[in-house]
Amino acid sequence: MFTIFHTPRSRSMRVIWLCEEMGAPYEVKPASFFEPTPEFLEANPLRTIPAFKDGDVRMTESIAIMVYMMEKCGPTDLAVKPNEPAYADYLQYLIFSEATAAAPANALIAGKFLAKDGAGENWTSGYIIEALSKRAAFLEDRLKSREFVAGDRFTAADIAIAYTIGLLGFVGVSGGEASQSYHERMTARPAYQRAAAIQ
Ligand SMILES: N[C@@H](CCC(=O)N[C@@H](CS)C(=O)NCC(=O)O)C(=O)O
Repeated sequence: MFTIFHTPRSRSMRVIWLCEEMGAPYEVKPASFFEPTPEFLEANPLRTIPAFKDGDVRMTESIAIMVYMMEKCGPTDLAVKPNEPAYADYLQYLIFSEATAAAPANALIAGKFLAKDGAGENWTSGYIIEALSKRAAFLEDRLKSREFVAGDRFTAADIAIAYTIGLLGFVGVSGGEASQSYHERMTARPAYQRAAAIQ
């Protein structure tokens, strides 16, 4: 049984959505980085969401957790295998979703909600918005001619990227119509809907 420390709409959504797609057994523990429980702190002293436990295993990176779960519960078609033509694209977009496209948004979100008296709006926040807009445009270009971000079936890369497109929308960055329609298609999946209903 996997344990997932979760805050609604946070990156733990990627992990829960994947469990729902795979039918993997999991339990959810509500978590807050502002008021961490001792159990959450034990799983993740960094206090970031998600945190993940599987027996003695502790993990804190959403994409790494997804790869771990697919290896543990697979084989699954949600992972693209090295002998498939889409393998490189799959890896590229799985990692891109967080490392390049989502990570810079954290400073912006913190500035928006935590900085006092507009102090979060400065040269750096402008730079981050510009950088995120480039990432969104890159994805928009990719998604104009594709049903899925990598290969010709739904994979974990779609979970990772669809979450990121939602996060970019949350900070006011939109790639355009193709990204929007892709996001609507992906989040209409019953597994996403079940994950999104969890508080
Ligand atoms: N790279 C990590 C990022 C985790 C992360 O930044 N999560 C956000 C919530 S979605 C968070 O905990 N932010 C608080 C912080 O950065 O201290 C992942 O993909 O899981």
